[in-house]
Amino acid sequence: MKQPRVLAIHDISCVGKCSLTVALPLISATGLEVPSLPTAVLSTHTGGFTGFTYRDLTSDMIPILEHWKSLGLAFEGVYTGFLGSFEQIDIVCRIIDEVGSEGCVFVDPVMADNGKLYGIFPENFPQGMRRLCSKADVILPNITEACLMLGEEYRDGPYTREYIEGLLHRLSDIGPRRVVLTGVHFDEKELGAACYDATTGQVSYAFAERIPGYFHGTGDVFASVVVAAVMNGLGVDRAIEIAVDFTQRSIRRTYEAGTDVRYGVNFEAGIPRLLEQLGLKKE
Ligand code: PXL
Repeated sequence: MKQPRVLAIHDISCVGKCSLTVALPLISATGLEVPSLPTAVLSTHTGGFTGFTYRDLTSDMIPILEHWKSLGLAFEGVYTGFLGSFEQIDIVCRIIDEVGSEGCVFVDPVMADNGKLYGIFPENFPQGMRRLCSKADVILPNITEACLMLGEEYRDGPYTREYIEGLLHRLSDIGPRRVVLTGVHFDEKELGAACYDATTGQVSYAFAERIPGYFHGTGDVFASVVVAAVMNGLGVDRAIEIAVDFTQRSIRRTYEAGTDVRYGVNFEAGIPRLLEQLGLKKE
């Protein structure tokens, strides 16, 4: 069988475990090839560090695409995350059309959290991300990103099922067949994700015990596991169960170790169990 290629389009934050330094090891570990297109190079991610370097790679992206086209490349999957500039939104739409249209397209519209757009992005960024999401098969926003793309006011949780399912339906109207929403909670004890499949009309949830604190890069850990699971043939409902469990265990390990949370979570130690859950390793 041909090994599927999942093109990962994210920044590379050299230190801090998010974006490509999470997507590459996690998705590769599950047997998929992960060609990568870095959108920017940063010395660290932007969450909690000051003085980080930032090199925008926008001008490299089209020449890279043209070279790939000259090689006749096409990808079985495309997974996009943090983009380095507003212009990159149209470039990524073009990359999807030209080398990813036959594959499964996953868009994590990384741009906001806790009710706020990240300071580095312009105010019209959510409309651009909405356009990119319309080209996706699966989108993975958090609740802040969902509200920004829908032009709705952000509300703090706990949420109701009715509210979450309304968001899922309105997000699916943007175009993606499957919607995965993160940061879902109906009480203070548990936190997780919801998913909606527009072809079956089915909504599913996955929760784990909430661990206090804010842990950087966990959205990327979660999304990378969903991408790996779906590209290995699982349904989104099972993929979110595995990804919530994996992410929560990574957080718990880091919380118990008491390390500086800006440096990301210890997801690496969970990889053997992840492979078992995906049926990729004999128990
Ligand atoms: O985890 C999302 C992310 C990715 N890349 C960079 C970031 C963030 C979140 O803050 O700063 C550079």
